[in-house]
Amino acid sequence: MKATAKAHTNIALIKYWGKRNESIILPTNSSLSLTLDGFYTTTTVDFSEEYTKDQFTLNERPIEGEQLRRVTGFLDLIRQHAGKSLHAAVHSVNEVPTAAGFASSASGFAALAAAGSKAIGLDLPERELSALTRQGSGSACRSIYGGFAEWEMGTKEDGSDSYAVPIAPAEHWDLRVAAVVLSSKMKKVSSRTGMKRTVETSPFYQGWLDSIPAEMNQIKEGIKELDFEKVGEVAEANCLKMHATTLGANPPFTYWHDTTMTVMETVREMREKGIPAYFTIDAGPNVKVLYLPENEEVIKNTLRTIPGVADIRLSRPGQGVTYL
Ligand code: FM0
Repeated sequence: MKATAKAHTNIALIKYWGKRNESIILPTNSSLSLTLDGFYTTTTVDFSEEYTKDQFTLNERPIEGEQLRRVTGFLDLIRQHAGKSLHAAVHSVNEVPTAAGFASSASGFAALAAAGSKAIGLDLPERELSALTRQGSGSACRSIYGGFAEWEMGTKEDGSDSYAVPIAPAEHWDLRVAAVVLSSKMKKVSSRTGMKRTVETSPFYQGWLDSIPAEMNQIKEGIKELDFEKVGEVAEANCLKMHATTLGANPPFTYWHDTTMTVMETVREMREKGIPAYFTIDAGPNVKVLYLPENEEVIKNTLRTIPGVADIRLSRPGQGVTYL
């Protein structure tokens, strides 16, 4: 009972930042992302009576410890769903350079959920596959779809209405993303730890929540109308608000590095010169720059000259989960 699936990572334009239920991963706000073609994971899951325990290899290296436990825990959900108790061999290959500052958990859990559920004989509609994927890593539930996807937070306690839905396919709009990779590394507060601390201690957290519904409406309008300025402005403002919550947390923290701020400033300067570009930043120091195809050269060349920038990785809108 074997299946292989490929899933791409995504970049949130309206961020998921906070959980109302940590065990089945239910968010405190809806989020919206663009799936990217440049970064993906391909995963094969093989359920068999021959296996006495789950095995997991990542880029052909056997994985033990916490990473294996997270995979096994997720396979348990699939087994429960299917009413079967078979163990599995899982082989994943990541085309998500960790250095690019993209969490591989989004493409990783989307590929694992798709391959695992197919291998065990479940034929899940996309929403159910998304809700299953969500329980591996929240942001991964959006990677089921290509292009723009919204994770509707839902209100039910069992999470059955918390899944992603497609907003517009990759072909709708060739919106591009440059991942600006910084050369210096900072001590990392994981997104899981960071969002938990913020929810529990930051007095700015309520302000974050209050601002989401209007931003969500605006960005969806912008996507529909192909209005780059509208989408960029909302995405940038949403990112700044998310990062502002971390400064109010106890203990306070920030994901920004000095070069992070230089890149943000450079993006603003490009805009002043008439080159449309906007930034967004996840739970790390690297910056993602949104731009349109006609400005690719100038964007790449400008970002490349910033001291402290190690690499620029360009991406187009990507496809949803596919089976190989
Ligand atoms: O992607 O604890 O999915 O919406 O990347 O595994 O559910 O790794 F900027 C932060 C991603 C959070 C925003 O969190 O957390 C976004 C973030 P998990 P994730």
